[in-house]
Amino acid sequence: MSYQIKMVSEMLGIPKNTLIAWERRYAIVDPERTDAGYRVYSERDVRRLRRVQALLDQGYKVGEACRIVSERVDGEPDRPRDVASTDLAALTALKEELRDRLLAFDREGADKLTARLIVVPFEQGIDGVYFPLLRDIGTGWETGRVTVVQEHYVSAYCREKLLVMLNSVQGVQPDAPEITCATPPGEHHELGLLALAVRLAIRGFRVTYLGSNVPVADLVDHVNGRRPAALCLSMVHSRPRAEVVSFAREVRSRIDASVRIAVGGRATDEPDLSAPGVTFCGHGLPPWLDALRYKTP
Ligand code: B12
Repeated sequence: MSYQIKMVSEMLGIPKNTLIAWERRYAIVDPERTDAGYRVYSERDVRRLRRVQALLDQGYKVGEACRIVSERVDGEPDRPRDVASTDLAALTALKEELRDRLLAFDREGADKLTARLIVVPFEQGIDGVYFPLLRDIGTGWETGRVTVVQEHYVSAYCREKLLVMLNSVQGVQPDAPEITCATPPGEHHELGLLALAVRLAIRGFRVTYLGSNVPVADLVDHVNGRRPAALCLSMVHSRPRAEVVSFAREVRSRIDASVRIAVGGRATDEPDLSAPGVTFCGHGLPPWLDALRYKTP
């Protein structure tokens, strides 16, 4: 795939004259030219520019950043290989390359990269690649470097990967305790919940995954009808503490006392949140999971 200077400038948020200045001063890229003299950037050029940008964000000066990228990237053979789960630097490098491919809507390139995660346990893939990638995308969107369409594309790709994981770990132990997972009304962030479902299924629970934006009355009816061992709710976008607590209290008051309730996600990652009979988890798993698993039905 090749890109004109306007596309590169928009994709990276780097003004066109800056791109030309870096090329002239530091020879960081060497784009081909069309017959009419317009620059044509390759994938490799874009990758190099992104790396320069990442180093600038870390505080490097532009000359130094270009030098590092020229030395490191040029020295790297472009060979596909499996990434070991213990190799955190390789997971981070893969995440960055995956981000570049996805932001360029290069599905094939992205798939080649994620295929290298074959020997990485799912949770490490989530924590080492997919979630850092989503956080980068969130920051990029917030600062105007990532468009809404790019953000949707990347999150849809991650969702797909998480669903595949869930599908391959679910249903292994049919007699295991059941846990229902949902997000409350108005909460459209689903990926933290999906990852939680994967983690629960890996730990041997049967997950009933209801997805996002579930009306409270229907959730209450469903849970009281099935009486799962626990209900896990995810709240991501921030809202006043009082709202989080009153939602938790309301759900607790309407759900059978035998069902444990956990509420997690960014919005609950706050000190001293509390509601009787509800565990607020922030980013961690509820502490009572093990006890649920070993309870005789
Ligand atoms: C993808 C995305 C979207 C997508 C979601 C698509 C989908 N199908 O899920 C869409 C486009 C819908 C979206 C919309 C919005 N988004 Co958004 N979004 C994101 C993004 C990029 C990723 C979200 C994600 O999946 N995170 C998953 C992981 C990466 O997050 P995590 O919180 O660390 O999750 C961990 C734990 O919380 C845990 N967990 C989660 N739930 C639970 C539950 C339990 C019980 C337990 C135990 C654990 C647990 O699991 C994870 C660890 O394993 C984030 C960026 C970010 N930093 O997260 C912004 C982000 C969350 N969004 C943001 C915003 C502002 C919005 C909008 C308000 C934008 C708008 N103006 O419309 C809307 C709100 C929609 C709504 N009402 O819900 C802000 C939130 C800022 C804030 N202070 O709240 C963020 C942080 C972006 C940013 N940097 O500004 N978004």
